[in-house]
Amino acid sequence: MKLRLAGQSDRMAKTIYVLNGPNLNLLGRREPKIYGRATLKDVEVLCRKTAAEHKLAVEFRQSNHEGQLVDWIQEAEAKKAAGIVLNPGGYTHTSVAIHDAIKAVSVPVIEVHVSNIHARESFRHHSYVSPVAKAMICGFGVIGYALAITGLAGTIGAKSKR
Ligand code: CA2
Repeated sequence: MKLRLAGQSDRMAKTIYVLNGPNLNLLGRREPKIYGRATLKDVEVLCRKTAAEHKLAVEFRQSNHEGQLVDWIQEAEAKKAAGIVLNPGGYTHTSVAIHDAIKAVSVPVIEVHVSNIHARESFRHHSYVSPVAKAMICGFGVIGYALAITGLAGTIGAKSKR
């Protein structure tokens, strides 16, 4: 029993949660000038490929609900995930609950935005997530997800396949 638990914990230590907030299920289908043409499925494939290059696994999820994102952040902590890549969508600019959830966990969180939020409307300039995130990437399109995984892999010392 003890051995099995240790094995499970080892496996989760090499898992990165990639969490996507509200409306990101629409990626690639609307507003391509802002968000590009890649769909969320394309983003998932990119994340799995990038993570695999560092021998990391990915738990990829999207929700339109704030509490669900909070639950997943807590789950990542409980399962001893190696890190979280989080695009909080519109909750970036409103959510004290997501801020508090990140503050309460020890898992490193990388905040990602497809668009450059600072080059857009002023209400997007403030993030409740940035002060509690390890790092923030914005404006690189969906490549930002790959950059976040690579950055996380570097900080947790994951072995590259190359
Ligand atoms: O640039 C980002 O990744 C954002 O997190 C995307 C959020 C937005 O509220 C943030 O300010 C910046 C919006 C996600 C909605 O995505 C859509 C994609 C296609 C069409 C409509 C919405």
